[in-house]
Formats: sequence, C-alpha cells, structure tokens
Amino acid sequence: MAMAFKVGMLRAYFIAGTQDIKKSNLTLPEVLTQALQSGITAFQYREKGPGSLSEEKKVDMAHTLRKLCETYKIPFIVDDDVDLALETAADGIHVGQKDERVTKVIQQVGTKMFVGLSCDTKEQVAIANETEGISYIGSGPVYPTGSKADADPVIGIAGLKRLVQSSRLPVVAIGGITEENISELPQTGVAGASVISMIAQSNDIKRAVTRMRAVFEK
Ligand code: TZP
Ligand code: MG
Repeated sequence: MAMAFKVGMLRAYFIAGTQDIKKSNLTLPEVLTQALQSGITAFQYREKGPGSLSEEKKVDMAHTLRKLCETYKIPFIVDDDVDLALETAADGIHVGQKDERVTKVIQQVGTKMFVGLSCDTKEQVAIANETEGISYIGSGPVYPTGSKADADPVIGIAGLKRLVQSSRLPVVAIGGITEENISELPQTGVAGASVISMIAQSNDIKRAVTRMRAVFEK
C-alpha cells in the first residue's frame, strides 16, 4: 500500500539521481541511507541529465532506493517516469510542466500514488488549483542552481511568496537552497524545502537534514 500524502512530507524533501553524487566516495544508496537515518521526510528519485544511468540500470537502482525508503517508512517519489513509478510501487510521482501532461499522469496512476507538479508562474499555479488530483506543488528555482542545466529563471523569495499566496495546494521550495539561505524560506509560507546538493554534496548529511527539519519545525 502506498503512503497517503501528508503535508509534513514536504519539510525535508531530498531529491537525487546518480548524476548528483559527485565528489563523495559514497554511492547513491549510501547517501540515501545516511539521509534517511538523519530524518528526511521524503525522497524523490530523479535520474536525469549528464551522468545519469541507462534505462536498465535506472530500474535496478530505483528498486534499491525504493526498498530503502520502505525500510525507513519514508515516501518514495519518482520524477517524470510513470512506468517506473508503477513498477516500483512508488508512493508518489512528480512531474514538471515540460513532462507528460499532469492530467494524463493523474489518470494513469489513479489512486495508487500521489502526484506533485512543478509550477513556476502564477498562471501555472492557477491551473494546478483547478486540477483535481494534485497533492502539492514544487516552486523555483528560488536561488541559482548548479544541479539543473535547463532550469527556469530564478523566482527569488518575493516570487515564491506570491506563488504560495495564490496556491490552494501546499508548496515545497526548490533550487539553490543552502544551510545559509534556508532560513529565508518560512516567511514565504512554504511547507518545506526540496534539495539536491545541500544533501548530495554535503560533508555532513546529518547536520544538513537537521537544519532543514529545524527551520520548518512548527
Ligand atoms: N528544479 C528546479 S531547480 C532544481 C530542479 C530539479 C535543482 C535543485 O537542485 P539544488 O542542488 O538543490 O539547487
Ligand atoms: Mg521534470
């Protein structure tokens, strides 16, 4: 049984694929294990861009990461791959505006998992507000990011706040979030932060996750 969506899952949301594990001598499963032990509240498997795995290896990796999330009872979310999400019995699927149309994804997954959608403009949020079956939205990049080559323009704290105010759905911030700037996020009303490098490139994953949780502790 997939885990039902809860807004608390957005608090310390870790996103990664093989391509994001660069400098450390750890593998992605090892990094995820540390992140789970440190208290992340969700994990999204996003195998994308330069350095990402071939399709066959991606499926194997997804099963490994899925099992880890299950062990720690943390939701496993797949980025932009409905077939992989269904095959691994993921708890959620996340899609962007350029990915498969969200209405089609909602139909395909039915009640098997929750759906997240990236929205970077008020127009996109307005459409999400009218679409039944979306659980949360991801908005950004809040700050410049080195983790996504084709990232949209930075929206900043003011832009993020406007999106949160116009959204009926909980919002998780994304893009360039660090242990330093993360304290600027709660004033926008977001439910949490989603990060790649703050955890994947960290030399102290426990400290990074503890920081994320503390900033959004209510
Ligand atoms: N979408 C918008 S920015 C981004 C994605 C996937 C990358 C976020 O990575 P980082 O390292 O947390 O800036
Ligand atoms: Mg996408």
